[in-house]
Amino acid sequence: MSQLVYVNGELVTKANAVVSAFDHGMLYGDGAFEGIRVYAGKVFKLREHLTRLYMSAHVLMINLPITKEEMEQVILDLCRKNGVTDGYIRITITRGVGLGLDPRGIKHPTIVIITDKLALYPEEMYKEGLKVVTCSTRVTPAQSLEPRIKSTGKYVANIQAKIEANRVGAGEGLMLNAQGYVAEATGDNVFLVKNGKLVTPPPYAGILEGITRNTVMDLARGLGIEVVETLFTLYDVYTADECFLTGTAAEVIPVAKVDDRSIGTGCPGAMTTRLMEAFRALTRTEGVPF
Ligand code: PXG
Repeated sequence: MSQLVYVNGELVTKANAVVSAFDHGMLYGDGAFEGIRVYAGKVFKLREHLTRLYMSAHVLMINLPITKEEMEQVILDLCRKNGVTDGYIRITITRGVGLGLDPRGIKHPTIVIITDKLALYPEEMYKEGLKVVTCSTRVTPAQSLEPRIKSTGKYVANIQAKIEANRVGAGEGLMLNAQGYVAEATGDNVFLVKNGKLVTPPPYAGILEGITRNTVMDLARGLGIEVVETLFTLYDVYTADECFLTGTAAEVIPVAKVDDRSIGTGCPGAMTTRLMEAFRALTRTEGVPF
């Protein structure tokens, strides 16, 4: 079946899924996006992703021409037409067409919705844990660009950090904030296990408030695990009992080593394994069918 793409209200083939060379997303990275997973014919955390997208648009003052409810129907219809069972939905919005950075004349946002496949990390990495390195590229401070907005422009820094991680063959790159506190990985949030508690940086550390992060925090609390949102440094990472990352692409993935220091035993720990299993179980039951 040919893959259809939603572009500004129309369903077009992949070859015809094009936007203007004058688009503000193309010219300035002036937009936002969401990446969502589909498991067994159900869209996982669709409403949470759309809420975050519409909050990003609101803060960026990009006035979307369709409501959240209408976009939900567009997405479900696209998944149905594209015969998605397990896959990935990529929504990109931009301010629209206009040359020159002044946004005042730009009235028609661009909306593109793609469905595709999205691989997990290789299965052995979930069994053995990832090797992670700290990157020199810091997360953009909120004074410059609020990291809670999933803006396309912010990812220039994350891609630079990912290049650093790739250069040394690491599975992911850890990013600090301007003050040197641990923020997040290039495409995932970070968790530690310390003395039986789950520890993760607060939003003001300069992170994206990940949907997977929130889901894992809820699962942990449901299992009677205390969750603490606090600032911490690399010292706390190196001396943690366990460490794992969360994200739509990676789900919950254990971290074995950070900057060549073994974390805990160097193998996925008990709490990580428990949360990894609880998360996978949830993806099999929850979601919006289409
Ligand atoms: N931090 C950053 C910087 C991210 O980019 C997360 C945390 C985890 O958030 P979620 O809501 O996914 O739990 C992300 C997620 C893509 C793509 O298209 C990027 C993400 C997720 C899915 C696809 O590259 N980023």
